[in-house]
Amino acid sequence: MDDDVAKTWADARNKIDRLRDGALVKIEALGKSDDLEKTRIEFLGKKSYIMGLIKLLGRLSAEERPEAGAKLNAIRTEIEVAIETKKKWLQHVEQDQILQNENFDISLPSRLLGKGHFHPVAEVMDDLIEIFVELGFMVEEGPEVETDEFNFKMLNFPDDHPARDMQDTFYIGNGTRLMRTHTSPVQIHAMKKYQPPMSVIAPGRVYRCDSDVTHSPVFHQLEGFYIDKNVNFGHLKGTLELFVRHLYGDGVEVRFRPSFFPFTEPSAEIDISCVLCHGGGCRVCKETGWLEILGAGMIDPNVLSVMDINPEKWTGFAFGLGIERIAMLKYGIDDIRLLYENNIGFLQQF
Ligand code: 2U9
Repeated sequence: MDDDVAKTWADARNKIDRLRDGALVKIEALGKSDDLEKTRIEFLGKKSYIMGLIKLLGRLSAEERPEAGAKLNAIRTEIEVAIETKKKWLQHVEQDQILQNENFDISLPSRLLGKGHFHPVAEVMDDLIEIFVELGFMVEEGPEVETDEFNFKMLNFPDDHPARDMQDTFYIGNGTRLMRTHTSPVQIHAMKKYQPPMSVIAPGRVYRCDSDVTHSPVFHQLEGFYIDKNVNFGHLKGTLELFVRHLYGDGVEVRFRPSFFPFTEPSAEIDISCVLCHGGGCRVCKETGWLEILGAGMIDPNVLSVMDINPEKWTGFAFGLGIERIAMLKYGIDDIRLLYENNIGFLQQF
C-alpha cells in the first residue's frame, strides 16, 4: 500500500460520518421540485467522494480493508435507502396533489356496467332443485368419473345393452372407468349411505357420445327417487304432477305413456300439453300437441336387492329429466349448442 492511499483513508475516516449525516439531511430536506437524481449523483455518482474511496479499497492494507469496506458499503446503502424512501414519499405527495386538484362529484351516478345473471341452465337447475327440496327431497352429489358397476351393472343394465357401447359412452383409459352417462350412480351411492325411508335428488353434469341440435356430449340431469313402505305408482303420479304444476302452472295437462328403462318397472314417459300451442300442434311439439319432459317408474326390485334393500318390505319410485330440454322449452331455444357457445349477445337475452 502506498503512503498516499493510507493518508487518504486516514483523512476519510474522520470525514465520512459527517459526509453521510450531511447527505441524509440534504435528502430529507428535498422538496418536490428538487432533483433527487442530482443528489444521488452528488453522493453516489462515479465521481463522488464515496465512490472514489470505494475504488481505493483494493489498494488498502489487508488489515484495514475489511473495516473500510464494511463502513463504506454501510454508508452507501444508508444513502441509497434514504433516496428511495424520499422518492416514494415525493410520488405519494404528487399523487395527493393531483387528486386534490381534481373535481370529484361523489353524487354523480356511476357508469352502468350491466348486471350479471346466472346462465339459463343454472337458473332452471336451481328452480327445479328448489321445488323438490320444498317437497322434502335431499340433494346429493357424486363423482362424474364412475365405474361400469355403478353406472350400469347395479342399475340392471344387461351386459349387451347398447348404452354400454363405445359409441354412446365416454370410456377412460383402459376402459375400467367412464364418464357417468346419467346421475343414477349418485343415487346408488345414496342408497348405500342412508337407510330407507329416503327421498333424494341428484342434479349434475352427465356425458354421452351424442351431438346434434337437441343433444350435447355434456348436459345436465336431475334425477330423484323416493323409497318407503307401500310406495306405489299413485305416489309417483302425484309427486310428478305436483312438480309439473309448480313449473308450468295449473293450466297444463299431464299424461303418462308406458315406456321402458332397465332400472324401473313399470316405466313411463311423461308429457305435458305443448306450452307454445297449448295442444293445437306446432313446430316445437312436432304437431303432436305434447312435449315429453320426464321419464320415471317404480324402482326395479333387482336394483333394490343389489343395494340390500328388501323389495318385499320397501318400494320406491324414481324419475329423471334433462335440464337443457326444460331450459330450451322455457326460453324457446331451438339448438342446444347455443347454450354452450358463451356468446354474450345470446346469453344477455335471459
Ligand atoms: C336408481 C333407480 C332408478 C332414474 C330415472 C329416468 C327414468 C329417465 C331420462 C330423462 C331424460 C334421462 O336425461 S334423460 O335422457 N331419465 O327417463 N331416469 S327413471 O331412475 C333411477 C335412478 C337411480 C338407483
